[in-house]
Amino acid sequence: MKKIILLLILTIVLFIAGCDLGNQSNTETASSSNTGEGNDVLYVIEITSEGFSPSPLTVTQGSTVTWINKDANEHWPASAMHPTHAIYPESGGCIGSKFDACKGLKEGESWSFTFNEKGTWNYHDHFDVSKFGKIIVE
Ligand SMILES: [Cu+2]
Repeated sequence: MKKIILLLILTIVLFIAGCDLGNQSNTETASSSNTGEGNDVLYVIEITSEGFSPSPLTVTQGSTVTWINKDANEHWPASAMHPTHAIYPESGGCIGSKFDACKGLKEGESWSFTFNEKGTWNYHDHFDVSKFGKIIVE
């Protein structure tokens, strides 16, 4: 019985050591093949009763930005201008462009959007147009 437990422990240790080696070589491969297009940076904008934070936010082209509602009230991020929502040039979405959550986010809910177009993109809270923000895509 003791032999089996020792063997199990040895197997686990070897397995963990093997994983570490695997991770190291993966990291090297990833960094050497990084072309700079898109990226894995997480951009999170919090929505509170004060509005959007951080704003302005500068990201690289192809980045995904996530809005998360930290407020008890619902908030609806969407491209400027209200009510047409058509400043962001990608078509689609529900009103005037693809840059539109298309619904109110409840407390704790999040919504993500990938910015493929370079430029300075203003947006607003469709439920409270006095709250607005800015994404700069470089
Ligand atoms: Cu609106």
